[in-house]
Amino acid sequence: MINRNILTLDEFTLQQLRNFPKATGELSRLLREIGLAAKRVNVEVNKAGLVDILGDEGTTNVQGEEVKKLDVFANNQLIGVLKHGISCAGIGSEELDDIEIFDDELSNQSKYVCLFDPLDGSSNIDVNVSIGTIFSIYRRVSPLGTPCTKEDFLQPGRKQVAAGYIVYGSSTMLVYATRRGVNGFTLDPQIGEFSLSHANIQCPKDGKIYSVNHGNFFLYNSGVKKYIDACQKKTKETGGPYTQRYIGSMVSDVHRNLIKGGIFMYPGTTDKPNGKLRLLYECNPFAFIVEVAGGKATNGEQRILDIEPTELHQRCPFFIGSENMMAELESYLEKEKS
Ligand code: AHM
Ligand code: MG
Repeated sequence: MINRNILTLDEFTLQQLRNFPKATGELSRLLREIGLAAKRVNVEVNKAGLVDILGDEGTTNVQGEEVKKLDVFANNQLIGVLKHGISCAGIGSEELDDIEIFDDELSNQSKYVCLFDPLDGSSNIDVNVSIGTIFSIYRRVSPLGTPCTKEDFLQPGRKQVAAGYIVYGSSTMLVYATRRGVNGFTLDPQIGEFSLSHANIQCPKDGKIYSVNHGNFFLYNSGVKKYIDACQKKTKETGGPYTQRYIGSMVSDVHRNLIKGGIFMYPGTTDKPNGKLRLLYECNPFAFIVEVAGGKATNGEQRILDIEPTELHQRCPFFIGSENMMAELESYLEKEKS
């Protein structure tokens, strides 16, 4: 039986509209379209071990059909729903070198552009570990009625209207934030709908989990090394002991820390000073979500959401999590600077 006390994603976003009498409903539609793409990706992720979807692009499966890698499939699904919808003027994706401007009569009238990483943590697909989709939505700065432009995408993260992620895990969840709050919806497989399961998510101020790739330890700067060292030495008296958790799927790592309290770090290394993660569709959306939930996100020197982007695929060091853990990290980084 369906529990009628639980709102679906569509019902929830439509209810939110009541708070804004002048709202056009475009954002609700956009979220519904992303939810639809997520459901399609979810179906394929769940059977990834059964069908030959892990192979390389361009190979053929046993039915003689061309195999699409799952990340290409996810990318195509997102582009498909957003292009056919009427709320999005163009997209930027980790899978595409350049932005895709939809440039048709309806899309040119759309208020929003969307950036996404269609399948983050894709190296985990073939070993059955959680992966995710990350998205970021901006109101365009170019005039309505014209094709969108690169400037619409190169806005600082603080200008995001909404951001979210889907985690394909032990259950599939869609979490999204607007300035008004962060809410999580679990996919109910019986009715095929995302249903509100985590209302008004708040990131705990303290936590006991730190997430970092220890394999790179000797490539981090001394501030980061000293902080990691301090995490390992925490005792009951100093708020510990801490536990180290690193899945290698940022969506799952940050999702867990958002709910339980914790810190996630992908610092720069001596060989890659800007780290690995991409500002526009990996760091910015998570920084927005976690800040709305009461946490913090920086690149070690500056608030992530204040960085003025210059390139679609630029990378940046990334530190994100519970407010007090971030404050302690910052004190180590600061000490080592002077
Ligand atoms: P991807 O976009 O190629 O999947 O890479 C991003 C992922 C993150 O989800 C994860 O936190 C990180 O890469 C793990 O990288 P590493 O194996 O270097 O620790
Ligand atoms: Mg990624």
